Amino acid sequence: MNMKKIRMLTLAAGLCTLAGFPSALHAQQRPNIIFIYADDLGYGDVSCYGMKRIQTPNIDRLARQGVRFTNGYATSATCTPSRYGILTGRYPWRQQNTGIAPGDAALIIPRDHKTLPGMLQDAGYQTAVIGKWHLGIGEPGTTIDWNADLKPGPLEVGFNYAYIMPATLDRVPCVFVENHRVAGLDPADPITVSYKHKVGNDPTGKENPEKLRMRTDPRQGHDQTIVDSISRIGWMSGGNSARWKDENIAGIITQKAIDFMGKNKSQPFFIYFASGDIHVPRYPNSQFRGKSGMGLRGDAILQLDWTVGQLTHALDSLGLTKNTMIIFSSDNGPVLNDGYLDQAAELVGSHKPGGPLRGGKYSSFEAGARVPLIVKWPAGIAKPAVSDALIGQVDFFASLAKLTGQPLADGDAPDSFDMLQQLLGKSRQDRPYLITQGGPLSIIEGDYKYITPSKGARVAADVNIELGNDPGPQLYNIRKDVFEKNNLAEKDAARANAMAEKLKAVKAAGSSR
Ligand code: NG6
Ligand code: CA
Repeated sequence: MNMKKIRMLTLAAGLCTLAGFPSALHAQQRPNIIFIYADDLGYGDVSCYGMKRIQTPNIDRLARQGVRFTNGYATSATCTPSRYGILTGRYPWRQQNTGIAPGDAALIIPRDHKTLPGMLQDAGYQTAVIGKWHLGIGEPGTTIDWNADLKPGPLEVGFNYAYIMPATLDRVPCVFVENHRVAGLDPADPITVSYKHKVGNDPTGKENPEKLRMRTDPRQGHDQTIVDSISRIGWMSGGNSARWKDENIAGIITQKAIDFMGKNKSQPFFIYFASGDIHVPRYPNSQFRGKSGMGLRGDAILQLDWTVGQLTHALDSLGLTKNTMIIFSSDNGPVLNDGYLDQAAELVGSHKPGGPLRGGKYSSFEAGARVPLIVKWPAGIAKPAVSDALIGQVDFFASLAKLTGQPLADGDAPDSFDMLQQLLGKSRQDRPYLITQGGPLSIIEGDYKYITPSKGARVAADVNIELGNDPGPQLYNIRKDVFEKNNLAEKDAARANAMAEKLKAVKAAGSSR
């Protein structure tokens, strides 16, 4: 090796050390990470988890080439808390206001501890959030002005780039936010938003149902401002040039993710890609509408699968497939009628969105939080596998910190366990226990799940989902009694009590570690 080469190598190693990398070699090996997060996709909603009516070949390919988990859990049975759990490594019920965020919520991710994307930034990653945010924007106690800088938001909690739908597809404002600004906003047509009263003159679903392309369920609201012929939760006016067209959302955010990969192809990147599919209102692109034979919900599953295909294809084209880890999962379980009468319930036929599991979105039963979870990384996962290890999305933080050599300080990711070996298919050891959140909290340990007593309704009538509420304790052997039929709480009171105590202790400790 000549002197010049040696000097260059030394310089490269020096730069890496400055940036906090242990070595140049290590820097090269760190994989890109793309987390593809589906919305409201049930445990049984893709063909590699048993869906028969339609095929999801691109998602299935991830499973065939990676590790497919059968006991993988979202933190909660709704969106905001599950997303909070992933990004903070902390159970959301430790903090107030982590339920389903209203469309005008302030940022709920605390800034006094490291976040998952912040930790990856420290590891030298370029980080992006693309897609659904639903974790609030702005300082608590202030009213957000959608025409000004929108912060604090994703850029203040560890993302270098953001292209987001601020809340849900069914909440105003129906616009994309790029970094700190509403994308494509004409300053001459400012946005006003209210969740209290009507603003502006846009028609609403309540007053002008004839203008809708999809009727709403009168029990569930969603009948306020009409955007793109669909009425939403909340009122907005203005921002016409910035309003999205529902059928273009998947294509737009997929392209943004592909652009980000291209721009960052020579350094490690992390993309938190949060698809809007298959949350309501479901209005996928015309290339998918009418294609599933199951109505718009099935069509949206096809669109989600297409999205996965586009992202993986882009990685292939960029030569990045081998060293990119793709994690695919869902934020909570399935729901058919979540406010819009889009025929999901009528056309579901024999398909079971929760697969063999009981309940659905919002529920403490298994279909609430047990979701598809697949990890694929050609350079790091040599042997494809199906794993029954108990694992939570809350564990991504500590596991990816381990992968990238980042230490966790006290208080960072307090409920995240290092499950890297399980994610890579090298171990099938269960997490010691996992707490999940429907309405009341549950604790899963080994074969058993304990659900804390709750006086809430047994069935949510509007969405027609069994919530898993019971005024008494519930204990199920969820491995043998997958559908949670036989409550063992009386027969095996000692176990039920021990699990209840464990749950209380974890709550009181403020941390799992
Ligand atoms: C509920 C909405 C539902 C959906 C959900 C959030 C009503 C009656 N229902 O409050 O339509 O928006 O919130 O879903 O308003 S989640 O997947 O983002 O958690
Ligand atoms: Ca959701």
